[in-house]
Formats: sequence, C-alpha cells, structure tokens
Amino acid sequence: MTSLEKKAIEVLNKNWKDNFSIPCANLYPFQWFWDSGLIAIGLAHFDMPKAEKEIVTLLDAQWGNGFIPHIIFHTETDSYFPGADFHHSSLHPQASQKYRSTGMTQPPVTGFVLEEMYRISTDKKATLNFIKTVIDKVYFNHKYFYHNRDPKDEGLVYIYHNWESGTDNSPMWDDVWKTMNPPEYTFERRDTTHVDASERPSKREYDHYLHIIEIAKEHKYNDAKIAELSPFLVQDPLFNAILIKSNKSLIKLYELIGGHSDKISQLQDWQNKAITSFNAKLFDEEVGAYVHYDLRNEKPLRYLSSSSFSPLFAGIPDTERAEAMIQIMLNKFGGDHQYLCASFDPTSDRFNPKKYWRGPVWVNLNWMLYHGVSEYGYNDIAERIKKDTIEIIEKNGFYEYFDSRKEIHEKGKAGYGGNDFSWSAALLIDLIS
Ligand code: 2M8
Repeated sequence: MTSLEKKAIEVLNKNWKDNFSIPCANLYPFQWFWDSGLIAIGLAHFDMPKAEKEIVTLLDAQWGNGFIPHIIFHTETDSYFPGADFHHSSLHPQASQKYRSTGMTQPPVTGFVLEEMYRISTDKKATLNFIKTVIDKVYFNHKYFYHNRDPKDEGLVYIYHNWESGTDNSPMWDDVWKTMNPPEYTFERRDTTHVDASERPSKREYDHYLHIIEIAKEHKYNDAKIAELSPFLVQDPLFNAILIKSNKSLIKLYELIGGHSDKISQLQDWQNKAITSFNAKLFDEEVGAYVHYDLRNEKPLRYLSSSSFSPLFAGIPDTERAEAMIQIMLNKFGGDHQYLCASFDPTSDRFNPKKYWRGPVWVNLNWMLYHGVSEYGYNDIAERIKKDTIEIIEKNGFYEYFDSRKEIHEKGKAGYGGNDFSWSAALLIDLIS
C-alpha cells in the first residue's frame, strides 16, 4: 500500500461517524447524498461493512415518496448554515419522521455506487446479498424522479435548486440569478469562518439560494408547486447523466439477482426515453458538448463546464460525438499548462480557477470523466486524467478542489476549500487500486 493510500484511509476513518461519513470536519458536518455514495466506493476497498452501513444510513432517510434528501442532519451543530431549522423538512407530509433533512436532493449516484461496490467486492455473493436488501429503495428513488420531476414527460428530470446540482455556484447559474431579485436576507454564514471567503460563493449568491428554499417551503416542498413556481428549474446534464448511469447499473444488478422483469423493463423504458431526449435536447452543436436547459425561462444555458462532458460517463453520446467532445475537452481544458479537468470553461470570462465550482478541478468529476473517457477507448486520455488527479493530491493533500493552472502548483498551495475531504480520499483510493 502506498503512503498516499494510507493517508486516504486515515482521512476516511477520521470522517467516519459511527454509521455515516461527513464530507469534511467543520465545513460540512452532516451526511450529504452524493458525497455519501462516492465515499462508499472508497470504503468498499478496505472496509466493506462500513461501505454498506454508509448506504444503509443514507437510504434510511428516504421519504415516503421515494425522495432522498441532499443533507441528513444527524447531529445538532451550528457550524453549518443553513441548518435543519431553516430547511424544515417536516413541512412535507411524507418527509422522514426519523431524520431531519433538507427538502432538496442531489445527483442520484446510489445505483452506480452499488454496482461499483459489487465490482470492488472480493466476496461477490455476500455483496450481492447486501445489494438485494437495498436495491428496491434505489429503484423507488428513480421512480420518484420520473414521476415527480419530469412535468413534460420528456425523460429528463429537473432540479429546482443549484444545491441539487452539486455544482453550487457554477457560472451558468449567473444567468438564472439575472432573472431573480431576492430580498437581502440577514443571516450568519458559517462556511466563510472555515474557509477563505474568496474561495466560496458571495453573500448575494446566498440570498438567491435561500430565496428559492423560502418559495419551496411556502408550498411545503410540494413537487408540482415547485415545478410551477420555482424561479430555478433546470435540466442539468450532470444530474441526468448520473441518473441514466444509475438506471443502467440497476438493470445490471437486477439481472444478476434474477427475476424483477417488471422493474427491468420499466428501467429500460425510462432509459430509452431519457437517452433520446438527452441527445436531442441537451447537445449543443455550436458549443460542441452538452449544456444545461433552463426550463423556467425556456432556453439553453450555452456554457461549457465539466458537467458538459459527464454524459461520457453514462455512455450517452455516440462514438463520433464522443470523439469530438473529447477533442474539445483537450483543446480548451487540457493544454500543457493545465490540469484536467477545470470545472468551467477556462477560456470564458466567468472562469475563476480558485473559486469553488467556477473553475477549479474536482476529484469527483475527474473520476467520472476518467471512467467515461476510458469506456470510449481513449486510454491515453483516461490515464492523463488519472495522473493529473493523483498529482494534484500528492502535491497539495486531500483538498476539496484544486487550481487547474500548473504554474500555481509550482509556486505553493493550490488546493482550496476544505482539507481532508472525504470524496477526494475515497476516489483516490479507487483510482490507484
Ligand atoms: C458543497 O455544497 C454545500 C451545499 O450542499 C455547501 O456549499 O454548503 C458542494 O460542493 C456539493 O456538491 C457537496 O455535496 C457539498 C458537501 O461536500 O458541498
């Protein structure tokens, strides 16, 4: 075992809280949906029972309608804002009685995470037995999405908050903010007490984030009302690619388990419709990759980001399109002076290589792109993504995000946000195993 792998395990053990993991101390002191799934992939390499527990705890917080919240507030702490009182999940009639949570979700990684756990497992029979006990909850979660988040029956689901995207302050949301004028709320941010404010979203951006939640709360987190009224309503290529990837995994796992033909054919139907719409609606010929679609204002948000390439991870583009997209990724994001893959177009005025989701490299996206690019047979490029990811962690530590400019890494610290960050450690373990 390399010393880097040992350190990664230490990070995960430190962030383990009996039956779930926190993304990182102080900054993110609860369980987050997509973090939790990605962390389970790392845990599976050295402690499968913990990986299973992580998933069991996550799914235990599922609501009566199949929804899985983005944050599960297992403990009382005021080191994070906005906390459980603000989100007030119990407004929803089917919210979990057991856990306080948010009333929004995050990219549905659980399906493909279960398949990854099966791939990693050295005792496939035991892991499949575990999967049998949880897979229906994941299926129910997908059913929730297709029944409640697709008002036009397109096979593409919407997100109603930038925090649902996982790419919280990505520059494409600036276009949505221009359509809103929220009040100037008074509140005490906690993130900027843990991390340099220049690496986090602005106060005005937070006003927008809170305002969308206030509207959802006014309607008790009712999906139909949110679809009708939320000023933020977006079809996100990353979110939808992850759902499609997870559909695929559920089909494979149900086939391995045997039976369940009704669920397999339903998943297949969702899948066929989703992939067709995805290619027809979200691919932008001029940008040369997939873009977000603003459903509220009926217009595409025509920007390149690492999310634009994420459909490679789910096998969505055909081989010709995939090749062209990878070329764009290399040309714009992959020069000799750059680490792959910046989270936003480095040639754009809105690019900021130090600020959160406005430009830095993120390990979770790199992990998905690594797998996507290698599935299409571009092994050299996949290796480059892997090498870049390992190198930025080796040079800086297990940060939350990293500067994409190599020169900055030559000069000193180029890791930003939280340190000893769980998914950076978990996915590093997976990449080097
Ligand atoms: C970041 O988001 C949270 C809100 O969910 C925050 O800034 O307070 C994002 O990077 C998100 O993708 C991630 O899941 C979360 C915890 O790591 O942090």
